[in-house]
Amino acid sequence: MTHALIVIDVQNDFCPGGALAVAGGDEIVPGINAAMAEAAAIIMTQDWHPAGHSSFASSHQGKSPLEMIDMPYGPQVLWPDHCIQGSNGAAFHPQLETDHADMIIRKGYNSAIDSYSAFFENDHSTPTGLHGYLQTRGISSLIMVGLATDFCVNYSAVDAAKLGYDVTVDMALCRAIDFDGSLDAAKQGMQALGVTLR
Ligand code: VGL
Ligand code: ZN
Repeated sequence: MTHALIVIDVQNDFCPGGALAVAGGDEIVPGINAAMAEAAAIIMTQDWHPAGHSSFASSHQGKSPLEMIDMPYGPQVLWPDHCIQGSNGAAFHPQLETDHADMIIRKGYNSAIDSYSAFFENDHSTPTGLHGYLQTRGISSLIMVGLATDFCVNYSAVDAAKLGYDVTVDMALCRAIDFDGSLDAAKQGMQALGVTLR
């Protein structure tokens, strides 16, 4: 029991009925609550966008969700408006036991840059501060769960592996958006970096 459980974006907008609903997103909540008992530290992330965020299709004339655009930091998928700061959609799923969280890290608050990863914004260089927090606490082993497998979980796991953490993604406690082969690509990318998928 030396690992941190990293609970990624288990928020209303990523659950059925939400603005960017992931199929079965709510099914993982009881299992995540149970997994908290095994963790030495519990960290939760919260996607936290200002209105008019640059990752929203509605911010780009003539664009629809799931189309791509080129941002200064590279290609970016456009999304429906979601996880707007302070909204009910941005709130954690009501059954998620957030009282157990040691730290909650918010990301995506910079209007000009999306932020899938718990460690870096999508420019791959602006840190969220999580690495410093984990280092200070002496934690080097991470189990990741949450939403969505192929975006925020994937980016977080890849960045963690690159930073030298021992990373496991508990696939039973994740759900994917899975469009255009994104889930298969994510699995391959994670495994190539030594992330354990279990
Ligand atoms: C996410 C798309 C946009 C995620 C967040 O949590 O996987 N996906 N914002
Ligand atoms: Zn987002």
